[in-house]
Amino acid sequence: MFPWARMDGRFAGFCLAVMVLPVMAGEFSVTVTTADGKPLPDAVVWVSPGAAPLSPAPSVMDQLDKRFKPFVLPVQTGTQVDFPNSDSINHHVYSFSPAKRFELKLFPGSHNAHTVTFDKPGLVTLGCNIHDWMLAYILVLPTSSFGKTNAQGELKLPVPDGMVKEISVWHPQLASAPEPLVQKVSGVHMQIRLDKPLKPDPRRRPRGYD
Ligand SMILES: [Cu+2]
Repeated sequence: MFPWARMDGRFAGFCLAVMVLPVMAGEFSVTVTTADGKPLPDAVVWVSPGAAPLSPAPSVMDQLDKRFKPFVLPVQTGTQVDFPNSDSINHHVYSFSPAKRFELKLFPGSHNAHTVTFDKPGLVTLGCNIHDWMLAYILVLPTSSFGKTNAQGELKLPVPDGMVKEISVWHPQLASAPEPLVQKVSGVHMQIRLDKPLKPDPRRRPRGYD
């Protein structure tokens, strides 16, 4: 477990350390599935040793239909994240996470009005003071070799020269602790099938909203 992985009471997650993979410079692909074999989107995957940090491009955490968009946002340390508001109502975004504490009052239609720089690695849990159920995570990583699985649970990562020694996976619905979870490896593709059921989706919505 990374020391920062339990910094926030609303967070439960895990990391798994896997193995030495003989990966040449190029592309590394990962598929993550749940214990019952369903693709797991929104899993953050990073490898180490990873590529050196790059000058990170700005990223965006939008508010749309009274939700954060995206639910999970991995960024490299030092990334500036814009917090627009694409709704026609106010939002009041906050984080109490040690990796970044802040609050932003977002008026309707505000775009590029608020930017936060995430300058420390760690997990940042976002909430909204007005809409209790709004919840999202920004995972700040000290590498540029990371990504997030798509709807098919897939991810491709560019990897640096040499050996990839470790792969880590994080998802907000993964609970328990990090047994090394070693799945079939062939070449530069790795399939990770979780061995425990997921926790319920932590995003709550008022009854009848969806
Ligand atoms: Cu809100």
